[in-house]
Amino acid sequence: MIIPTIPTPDELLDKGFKRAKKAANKVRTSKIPRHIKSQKIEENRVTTACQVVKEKLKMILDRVPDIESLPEFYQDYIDITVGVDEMKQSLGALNWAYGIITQLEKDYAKRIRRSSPENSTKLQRQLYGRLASVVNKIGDDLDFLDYGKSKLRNMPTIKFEAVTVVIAGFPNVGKSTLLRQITDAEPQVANYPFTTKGIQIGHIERKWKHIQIIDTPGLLDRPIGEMNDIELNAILALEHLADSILFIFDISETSGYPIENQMNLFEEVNKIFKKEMILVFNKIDLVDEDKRDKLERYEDVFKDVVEISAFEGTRIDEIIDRMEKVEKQVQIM
Ligand SMILES: Nc1nc2c(ncn2[C@@H]2O[C@H](COP(=O)(O)OP(=O)(O)OP(=O)(O)O)[C@@H](O)[C@H]2O)c(=O)[nH]1
Ligand SMILES: [Mg+2]
Repeated sequence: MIIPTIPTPDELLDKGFKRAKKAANKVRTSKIPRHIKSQKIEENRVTTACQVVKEKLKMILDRVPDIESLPEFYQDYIDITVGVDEMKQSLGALNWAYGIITQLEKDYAKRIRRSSPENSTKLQRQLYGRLASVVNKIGDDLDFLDYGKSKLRNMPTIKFEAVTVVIAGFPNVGKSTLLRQITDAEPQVANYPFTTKGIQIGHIERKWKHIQIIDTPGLLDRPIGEMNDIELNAILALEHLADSILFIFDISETSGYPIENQMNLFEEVNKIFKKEMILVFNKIDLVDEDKRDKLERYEDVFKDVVEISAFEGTRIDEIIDRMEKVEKQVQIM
């Protein structure tokens, strides 16, 4: 999301006052009759300072997209990363400041026009003080928008029209390794849990079909209400973007998580999202007979599972074949 550069109150005022000074100098060297010159100078200062500040505020208000008009995925993404209410509140404060400054500008310009030359300078100073106080009042809001800007810089760009497969599973099971194997995306892979902290996207083109593949942060088998913001990124993708969910089990359990827990998560995901699933056993290069015996309990669930080694690239083609068969389900907006 594009949020324009957000100034600090000082930067905003500085710009306003500097431009106002220039505008006043222009009047000073112009051929305006002497008896009205000082009022004109101050009037110009006041209106320029106010307008420069207002222009910048308006530019921010115009350029920040209307959150409610964005696809739900983005709305929820903004909500978990920065907070939609806080964002709206800050934008509301800028709007408030804009209105107050418009009033002040009108009011003081009028009073200066009707005042004596000595009084006009006094009024101009007074306006500067009030303008500064309004701008300082929205300091926290500007600060918050700047924070939002930096947090949303890495907001993923989703191709909403593409068929989308979301990779999910416990941490450390090989989700990012698989994305690296089948697309040219290069998410970080490491031998510890919670490596992936946001949504990673890769693409493949097969048989005139564009498939968007989304790698997500690992999930634990705990209720959604107890998940942190990183885990919620995965939930958002599963909820709003997935036409199909590719669920990876690490059957070697070298990730550190027993099959039982991975199974709980799978059942939970299946129940909550009710989407078509592609089931994958990963790390088969590390699996021994004992592990296989353990899996027999789940025979029913695993009828149609694809067994791979994402690391070695074993049976990756079969994964892609499965993905090709996925049809668009999710209607965005
Ligand atoms: N032997 C073997 N190791 C694998 C395989 N797939 C992944 N790994 C290793 O498992 C570790 C975790 O891989 P990642 O791809 O980072 O796992 P992830 O599921 O994305 O992990 P998080 O992002 O933390 O949730 C890395 O050390 C990988 O090299 C596999 O098929 N075989
Ligand atoms: Mg990962």
